[in-house]
Parts: sequence; C-alpha cells; structure tokens
Amino acid sequence: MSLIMSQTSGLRLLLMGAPAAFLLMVMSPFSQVYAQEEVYTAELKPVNQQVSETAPVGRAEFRLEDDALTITVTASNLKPDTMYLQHLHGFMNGDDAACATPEHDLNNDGIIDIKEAEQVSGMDMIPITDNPVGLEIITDTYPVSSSEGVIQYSRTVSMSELKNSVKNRYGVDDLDLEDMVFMLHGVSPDMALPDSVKSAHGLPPQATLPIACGEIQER
Ligand SMILES: [Cu+2]
Repeated sequence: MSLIMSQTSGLRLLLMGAPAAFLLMVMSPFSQVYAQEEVYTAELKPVNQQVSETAPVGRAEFRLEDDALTITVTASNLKPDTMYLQHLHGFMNGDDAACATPEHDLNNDGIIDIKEAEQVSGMDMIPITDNPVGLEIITDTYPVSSSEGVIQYSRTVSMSELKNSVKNRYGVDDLDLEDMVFMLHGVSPDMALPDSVKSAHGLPPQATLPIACGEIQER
C-alpha cells in the first residue's frame, strides 16, 4: 500500500514539473502544518471569598499538540510573594468533577474546606508544579506570586507520560481533562480559622483552603 502511494506521489511530482515539486518539498512536512491541537480551559472563580483576603480570578489553559501538553496558569488578586498550592482534581472512577459551592459546606461553618470540596471536585491527582508528571503533592515547586500578587505559570509535559503516571498511581485508565477541575489553595498562615476547617496531607488548613476553582472544558 505505502509502496503504491509513494510511486503515485512520485509520478505526480514528475507530472507537476520541477517548480511545483519544489514548492511541495518546501511545504513539507504537512503533518506540522495540520498538527492536531486540542485546547482546554478553566475559568477560575473565587471560592471562600468571605474568608480569603481577596477574590482570586484567573484562567488555566491546557494546549495539547501531538504529545506535548502545555499548561498555562494566570491568576491575579493574590497575596504578593506567596507560594500557592494548585492541582487538577478528579475522581478515580471517572465521575465528572465540579467546583464546590456554598451548599457543599456540609458542617455549616461558613467555609468550604478541602475535604468538603473534594466531595464534588475529587482528589488532588495532578500537582501543577515544576514536575506535574511526578504527581508529588508535597513539594515546594508550586508557583510563587509576584510582588503584584499575580501567578504566571507555564510548563510543557508529555501527555502520554502524564497519563501513564496517573494510571500507575490512581488506576485511571484514560485521563480526560474534561472530567477534572483546576483548584487553587491557600490563605495567610496566620489567618484564624475555626477548628471545624479540615485539611489534608498533614498541612495546616490555611495552606489547603480552596480559594479559586474552574471546571475544565474543551474549547
Ligand atoms: Cu488541590
């Protein structure tokens, strides 16, 4: 089959003559021109705005070109010079994750803590750090806000490596970004929170408190 096709295209080149053949060669490879690109975005909306110092807003974008997944996060209205935990949350059983709303404040303490949010958002599967594929949740390579309180993060990872990593760790067969949400966490370490506010990974509740969330959708 491929032999026939190469013979045919060779014949076409001859028939078109040298200038056309040259043009065809210059334009190759066509795969680059028509590379498959999928773009997913999450518009970040504030969570727990009544306790977080500001109302963080922003956007996470996931651009998949062949196997290269470029993750870009821009968020503002944050505290200056502060490291913020950020993850892709989802469910191991493939359920569609959503962002928590005040109705998910199950203990009615006025705050949606990480445990309450995870009821609808799922667990923190993928940390958006220097190395998302490593799936290391406890790390100091989360992004740090600028002196203006802005996070600008961008990394490119291998989608197949990320999928393999998530499959090996969580048993998720075919990771689908559209089933996940992007979540940003953290308020000042010295902020007083009620004892009813739960945390995770042995971290103080101030570090894991959800402050912004966005559902990931294909554009
Ligand atoms: Cu998280």
